[in-house]
Amino acid sequence: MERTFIMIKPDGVQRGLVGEVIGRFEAKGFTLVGLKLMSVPQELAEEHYDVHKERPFFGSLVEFICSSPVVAMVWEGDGVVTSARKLIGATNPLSAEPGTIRGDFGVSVGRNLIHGSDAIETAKREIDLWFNEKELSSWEPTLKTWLYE
Ligand code: DAT
Ligand code: MG
Repeated sequence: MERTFIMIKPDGVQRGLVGEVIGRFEAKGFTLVGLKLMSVPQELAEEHYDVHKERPFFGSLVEFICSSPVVAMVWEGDGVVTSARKLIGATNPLSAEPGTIRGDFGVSVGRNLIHGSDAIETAKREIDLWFNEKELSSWEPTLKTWLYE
């Protein structure tokens, strides 16, 4: 089953939106298989955002991610990578549609609340980077027959 890496960034945690965000993924019908609150070491933030290392915002982005705890998660379900990106909304919260997490709760790109993997391969890389195998639990939701035909 497909998995994706989701991180509630420091602004989402500080603003008390952890429950709101988790609730949206649960209500959609995805399955939580990994969850931890953590302070992010600089090396991990740099590795996570390695693709952006030449961008002018890289330094401030890494500094921000390390500035206060984040909630790191792995969610599972058919099509979860693409669907999670839709639940999250556009990178700039001012452009993100109402109904998305960024569209409903954010006003600036540097405080866009949440990260979600952008492709299946990226998700694999990010899950390996943030979680040990032991920290992930595979379980069969009792609701499954009511979510999938
Ligand atoms: P996304 O998080 O939607 O995948 P991204 O991978 O392009 O977006 O960028 C990663 C993060 O970097 C993004 O969530 C917020 C920050 N960021 C992106 N573009 C930025 C910009 N122009 N100015 C400041 N921060 C930016
Ligand atoms: Mg990205």
